Amino acid sequence: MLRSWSKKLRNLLIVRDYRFLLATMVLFWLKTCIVYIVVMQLSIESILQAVILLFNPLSSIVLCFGIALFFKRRRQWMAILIIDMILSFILFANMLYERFFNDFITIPVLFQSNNFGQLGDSIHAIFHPADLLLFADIAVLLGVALCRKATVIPTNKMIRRRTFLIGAILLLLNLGLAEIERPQLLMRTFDRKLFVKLMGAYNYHIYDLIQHTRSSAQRAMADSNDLTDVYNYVQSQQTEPNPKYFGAAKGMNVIFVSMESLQTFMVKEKVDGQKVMPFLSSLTHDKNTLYFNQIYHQTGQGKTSDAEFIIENGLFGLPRGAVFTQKAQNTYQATPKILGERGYTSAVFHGNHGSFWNRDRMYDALGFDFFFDSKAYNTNMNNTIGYGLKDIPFFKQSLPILKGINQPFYTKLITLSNHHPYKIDKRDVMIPPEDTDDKIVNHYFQTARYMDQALENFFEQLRDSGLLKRSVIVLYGDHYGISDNHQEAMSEVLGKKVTPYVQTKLQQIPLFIRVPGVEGKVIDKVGGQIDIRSTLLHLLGMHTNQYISFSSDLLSKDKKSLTVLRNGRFITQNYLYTDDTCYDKTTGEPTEMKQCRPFKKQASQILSLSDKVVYGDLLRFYQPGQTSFNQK
Ligand code: GP9
Ligand code: MN
Repeated sequence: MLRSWSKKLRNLLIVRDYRFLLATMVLFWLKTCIVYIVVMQLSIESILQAVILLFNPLSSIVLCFGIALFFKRRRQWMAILIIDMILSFILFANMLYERFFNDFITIPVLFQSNNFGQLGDSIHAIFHPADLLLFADIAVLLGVALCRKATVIPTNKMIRRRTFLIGAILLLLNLGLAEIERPQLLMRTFDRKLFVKLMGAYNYHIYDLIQHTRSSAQRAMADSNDLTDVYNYVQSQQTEPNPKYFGAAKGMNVIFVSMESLQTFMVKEKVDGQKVMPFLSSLTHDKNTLYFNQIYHQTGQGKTSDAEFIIENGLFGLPRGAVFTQKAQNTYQATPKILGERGYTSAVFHGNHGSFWNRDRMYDALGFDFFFDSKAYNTNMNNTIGYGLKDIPFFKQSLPILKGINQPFYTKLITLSNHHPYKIDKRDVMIPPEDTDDKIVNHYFQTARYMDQALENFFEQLRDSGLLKRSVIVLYGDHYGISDNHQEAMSEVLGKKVTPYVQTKLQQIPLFIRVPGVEGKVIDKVGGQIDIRSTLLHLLGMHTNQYISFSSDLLSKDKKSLTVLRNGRFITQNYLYTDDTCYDKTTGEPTEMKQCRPFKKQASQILSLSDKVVYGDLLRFYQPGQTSFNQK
């Protein structure tokens, strides 16, 4: 059996007629791998990643070169070389683009003429003569073909069918390996670099094309009439700002800190008698800090980026995938843009590379003036972990840049050390791990302690620089840190069973708003990340009713409590709805569904209206203050 298979394979490979095609494919595979490793420097972190990296060009190579089998015998070699030329050019273009933008080309990028303008100016700097070697194999193969060394390939329906079957199997295998390395890669589309690393540069372009076609169609079908019901709903939910707080931070700087994976329960936790977050815990009774202890994250698959989107826009992220990666071409009326029109300078700071979550593109759409990503920082083996620069050096290196920004400014610093799987270097450990059977849960406490220290240092630096007394500081947890898969360990930590009710309550994230001159207190109103925008704008003395947003001021006396999570679960002052069950919050026990029913309808209405705005790119039809949307 084995012998007969090896004979078949030998026959296939030594058939002289296939040599030209096979040589082209092997050479193309080799140069793709060289570009991946040498030029694009796609880092390899495990053996599996190395295997995937070498494996991922194969499916596209078989499928693309397989097209040559449809050509007449005499034209096959030409078809093979033209396919080689096209694919090599795609590789070449990505290579140049990567050198300049540290990113991969997307279809919207092809239409962003200003990007190419920038690229055009620097083309001399990014093009190296050695890059032409990328086409050297084609020149050699052309010579071989012209010397008639390449004979025609015997082909028929069955050979074509088998070739495409092999291509499809290779693609499925690639998908399987990628799924093992990074679950839900296609759904979450974390990062173009990661996608290319796991699925390959050529599959990446096909995926990008599919994404683009899907979203363009939804956008194309929308018109300004679609805004009417959104506008009416948003207007019906307006609440009066609280005069005690309205304008209390007028003209001040704004500094947001996105606290990676931080859940509210951590603020008061102890390990071995030591507070896990002594600094944040002290802020809960700081004299100028409002601490909101009933706030829920509302993120979906876009995680950190969803939290950013929700907070900047007062709109929800998308039900599938990340809005940052799918809707960066939309029109938004985001806070940086609004404040930019009133003299604020805006900037984001983050110690990871800029293409992660498509931040580099999305921040332009949101109206940010500057984005300081990993390129702006001094990074080395010792000061980085996981996604990039550790929080302590991150804040330390950010401060001088922050001080140089024109005031008033609107800024956001995104932490990353407290990220799953909560790895920490020995020298950064400040408390012992938790003592459960679950390593992830145990280490979460240590990385959270490290982040707390980084925050404390940052506050000291702000105080020393004089910025603290001129700035509103908003600290928020971006999303959960411990997922539903760790219920057993969480039961141990909390000392109670993690029921669906408790699990939903665990989606609370801490929110601190420090305003110089405002008296600090703990506020236990139920709310979500979406409410941060109106709360802040009102503190800055700006009315919000002219904007299309689902944000509601947490400090307003008539703030409604209905808080909707991205998965349709919701929480009100008295009830919590999860897993198709209505819970009474006073007992934590299930109650009659009729108590939740009216909210359930409203919750799905809110989500679908928000999705309508984002999928339809409806804000392109809206000027703040406009009241009628019928098309002329
Ligand atoms: C990466 C960081 C983490 O830059 O923001 O993103 P997450 O995986 O938490 O969404
Ligand atoms: Mn995050």
